[in-house]
Amino acid sequence: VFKRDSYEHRATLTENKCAKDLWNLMARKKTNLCVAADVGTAKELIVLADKIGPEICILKTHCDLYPDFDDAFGATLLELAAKHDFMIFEDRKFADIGNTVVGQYSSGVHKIADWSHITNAHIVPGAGIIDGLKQVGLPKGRGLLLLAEMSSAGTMAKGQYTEDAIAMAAKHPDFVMGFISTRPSAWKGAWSRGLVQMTPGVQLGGGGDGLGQQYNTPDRVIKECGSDVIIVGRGIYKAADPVASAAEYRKAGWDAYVSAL
Ligand code: 5FU
Repeated sequence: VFKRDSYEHRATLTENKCAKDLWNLMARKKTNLCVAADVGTAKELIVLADKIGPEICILKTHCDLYPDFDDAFGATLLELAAKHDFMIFEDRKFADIGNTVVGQYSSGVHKIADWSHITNAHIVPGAGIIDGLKQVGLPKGRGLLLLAEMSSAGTMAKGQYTEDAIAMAAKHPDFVMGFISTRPSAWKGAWSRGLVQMTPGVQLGGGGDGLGQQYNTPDRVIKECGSDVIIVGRGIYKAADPVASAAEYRKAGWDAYVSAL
């Protein structure tokens, strides 16, 4: 078991507003479950978010998946986030030069910075991508996750690449709030405990999906891999009863956290 400090304590170790809000939210609501709501339409997403809202700390979106995305999307999600006490994470995976991501984050069809508390970026372009996103996001109190590792088979995000992500995060403690990671317990480089570790590729049955996704159980992800937030998609929204399934994942994730303290 990878031993951790409480979420309450870790809230005191970050300089990023979003990370502080998230640590405190998780502690108060007693959930470390993020749902990846990769459903077919924005309409279905809103219905799902209202139903599972009480179980989650974060609702993760892919806004370019929904054919009915419109200008009301962000405001509706923010209302649900306030109603149920969760945060919004647009999993945009920005990957361009600083100047381009400024426009992609603030403008375009989706105007992500206006409604998403959290977003993420690949570090492949170098640190300029963080500077660009920060110009837009920091004044709005947003937080950025760096993709230090991925859950998919054959990922290139490993070894020195992961170490470079750790170093880049350390240079931007005001804006970088954490990482997408799969096994931070095995990282060699030192990282601030104020940073949040979020892990996708989580399903109670383990296994994979035939397209490269690799699943670990919530218990293993929290206790062995050293993660703080479990990200669950199909395990919940494809279940016969998504609300019951979300409750089950929430309990598994929380029990694992408590036993890792
Ligand atoms: F950064 C990553 C990653 O490394 N793996 C992922 O699976 C992000 N994801 C996302 O998590 C992916 O885009 C889905 O939105 C979600 C996993 O969904 P699943 O249905 O639980 O496999």
